[in-house]
Amino acid sequence: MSTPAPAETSDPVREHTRTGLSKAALMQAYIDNLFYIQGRFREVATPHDRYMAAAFTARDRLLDRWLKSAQVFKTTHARTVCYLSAEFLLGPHLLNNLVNLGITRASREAATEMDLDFNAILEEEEEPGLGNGGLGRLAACFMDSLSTCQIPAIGYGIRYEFGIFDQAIEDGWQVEKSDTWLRNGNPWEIPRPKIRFPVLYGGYTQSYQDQDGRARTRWVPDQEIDGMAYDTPVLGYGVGNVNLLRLWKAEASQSFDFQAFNVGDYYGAVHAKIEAETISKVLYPNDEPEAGKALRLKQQFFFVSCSLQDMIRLHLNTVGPLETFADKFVVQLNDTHPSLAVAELMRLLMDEQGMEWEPAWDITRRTFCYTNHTLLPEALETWSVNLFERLLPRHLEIVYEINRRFLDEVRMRFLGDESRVARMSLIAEEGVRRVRMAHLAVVGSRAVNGVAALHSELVKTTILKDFHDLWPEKFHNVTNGVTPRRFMVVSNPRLAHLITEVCGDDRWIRDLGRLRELESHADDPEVQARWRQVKTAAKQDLAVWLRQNTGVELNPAVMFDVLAKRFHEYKRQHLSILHVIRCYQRLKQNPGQEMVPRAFVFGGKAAPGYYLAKLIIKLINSVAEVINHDPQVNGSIRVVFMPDFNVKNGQRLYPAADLSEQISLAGKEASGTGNMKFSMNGALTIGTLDGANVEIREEVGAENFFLFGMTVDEVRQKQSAGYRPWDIYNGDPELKADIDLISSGLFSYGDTNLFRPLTDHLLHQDPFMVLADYRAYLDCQERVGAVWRDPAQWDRMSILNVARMGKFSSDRAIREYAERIWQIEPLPVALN
Ligand code: C3B
Repeated sequence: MSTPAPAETSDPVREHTRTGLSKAALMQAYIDNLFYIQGRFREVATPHDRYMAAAFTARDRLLDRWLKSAQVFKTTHARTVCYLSAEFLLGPHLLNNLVNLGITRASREAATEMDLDFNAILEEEEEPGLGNGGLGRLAACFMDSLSTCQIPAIGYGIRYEFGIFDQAIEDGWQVEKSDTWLRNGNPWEIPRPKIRFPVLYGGYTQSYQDQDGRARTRWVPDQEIDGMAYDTPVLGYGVGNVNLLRLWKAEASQSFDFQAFNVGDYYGAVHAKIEAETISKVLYPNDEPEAGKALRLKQQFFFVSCSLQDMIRLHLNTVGPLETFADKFVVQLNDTHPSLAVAELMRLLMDEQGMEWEPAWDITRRTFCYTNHTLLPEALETWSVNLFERLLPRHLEIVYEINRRFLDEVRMRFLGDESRVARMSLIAEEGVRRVRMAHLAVVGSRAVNGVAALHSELVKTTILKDFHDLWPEKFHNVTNGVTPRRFMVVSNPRLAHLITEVCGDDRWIRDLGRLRELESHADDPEVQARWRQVKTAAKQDLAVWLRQNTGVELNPAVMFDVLAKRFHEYKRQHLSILHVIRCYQRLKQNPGQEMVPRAFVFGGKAAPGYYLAKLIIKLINSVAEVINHDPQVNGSIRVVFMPDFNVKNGQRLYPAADLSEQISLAGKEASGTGNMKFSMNGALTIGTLDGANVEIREEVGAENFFLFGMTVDEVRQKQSAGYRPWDIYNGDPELKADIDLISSGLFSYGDTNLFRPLTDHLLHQDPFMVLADYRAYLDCQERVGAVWRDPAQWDRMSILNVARMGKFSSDRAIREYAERIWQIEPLPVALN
């Protein structure tokens, strides 16, 4: 399949091996890179050599544009967005870069001419999984859109040596395997040994007087390590703009004289080096904060400190005095993980640059903006004051001083309201004293945003209500988006091709609102037939992959009902498996019963320490085992768990879904972004009024969305009235039969205890109200089945879903940030 692409230029003047875009130039470049970089003849090249040569061929073409971008940004002193994120879940680079360069077709043809298997080369790429889920992938989508929207930007993060674990399924259980993405080298990054900064930890602080007699503070740390930069160019689609993703690797300090420090102690010296490198060794595989993990706090400070020192260096080198720092840079904090930046910028400006508190605070507060991604109380990050003080004594002093001044302001505004003061304090005083990172981020930022309309409202009325009372003007909403390059053009070339044909051109790739053009074709039988062919082909591809990787055979003619995301109780994968069990029981009791045949496809990782989430994975696999081996039903329903759901596998899954499950309890999912990816690929959504589902439904039309379940208000009412799942269980014979079937041991070789922690939890606590929404969900699934029986209706709805997804492009999200939050204008870099 050829991919729609921006005009493929082949200007003979530019036909240089390293920059030319024609098929001939690409072939020559590939051969050169294979020989001069990989040191291989074509005859003996391994698949990995071929991938590396192809990757270097693409990279050369990025560097050409990167250089030009850097020159433009430097000479114009461009205002720059710095996106600070502990996670960037990038996914494979090669095809994405070919698409953005506009050379997919030429590359494919070049490969064919050299007798190379283009798809096999793409498959060789090991993806950088430097993130857990939605938050990390959002950062990656934003990097793509920042470049495409021509906003000068630097993404700053950590170059984890081990990214998110690879998930294997053994005996139905999730097993974590370490991710060794760097073992064969990473052709996309450029190491910068000279861009390194010291990062300090521990020790104590001292007061002293400077030459002018001013009282100052000196931090005497007891550990110093280095952060070294690794740069990855990020090209926009069809533009000359290349932004930078700069990830920091921890190394033993070069300036801190650890040899002298460890005189005669060779082992000690090596040990210090290993300890330093531990800091960027591994991504914490948890969506939620790591309670009390000193290494996690060290990681956060590590990348924040390196990034701010880098910005200060850039500013001093290009613009000049630090008074204008906030005009040059706007720093977006992706969740609270980088919120130490507030205290670290204060320290750098005061202790290192000699500024006084007031001007330093003024700069700090004008520099930062903070995005909140969750309302879950357990996900709100805090650090014990003890740990904080042990690792960052100077920063604790600064936090205390920020807090003192801030609480004075609160007291002035709300006279006598000491309980409000306690609620808003940066320090939680009850029990073990803790630093509240979200409060630090809000106080230190000039803008705070949620990630979907509903979520942003709830931020203002619940977790940050007191702050909203104080500073209503600080609060914004920017609904998330995803990049249509990766999640349509790269992952679903057949659909992209069809859309381009129906719309008349491929401008929709950069301007997703243009998909509206599809609306007038939604009832066209010919378009519908082709639409269906495209979907079926994607389902066939997925079925082949699943057969090869799990042994389960799926029939591409049946409905593919897909639930893929991180495993978490609030996302309610267990609600979906209850529906599967219901279908099974109905078929068993009524073998003749008419039921729309379905393949239930699940995917997602669970945090390694999250017992219940892992038990739900086991349950899904156990149900799959029984159903798939039961000849009485396996012609109608099948269940398969796709192992190792990551960006690459997501790209296989989104195009193949007919039905997208977005069934979190209302009020719990901040936004969701998988919901957008599925819908953009023509899946219909069954979902609750949660996160961005609300806006997706608004856009596509209520009649094209399968809605069920309680609203946020109904959830609240039910909870305050005293929620009793046990009564629901006893009042609904089908629900009771489904849970009882799990308890009976049918799915666990007779072991009636295996799933008890899960069933007991549902019956007696059910914090995410699975039982309360069970009946509504089942009824809604019936409606889904009824529509499926009418293919013309289904196709129409599918086409309309895609047609109306324009809002959910991350380009739109980035433009909103640029205008409303960052006050930054696009700066185009010419293509040649
Ligand atoms: C996620 C939220 O759970 C999603 O609803 C949201 O779409 C994305 O962030 C992006 O905004 N999230 C996450 O992946 N990790 C966290 N620690 C917090 C939120």
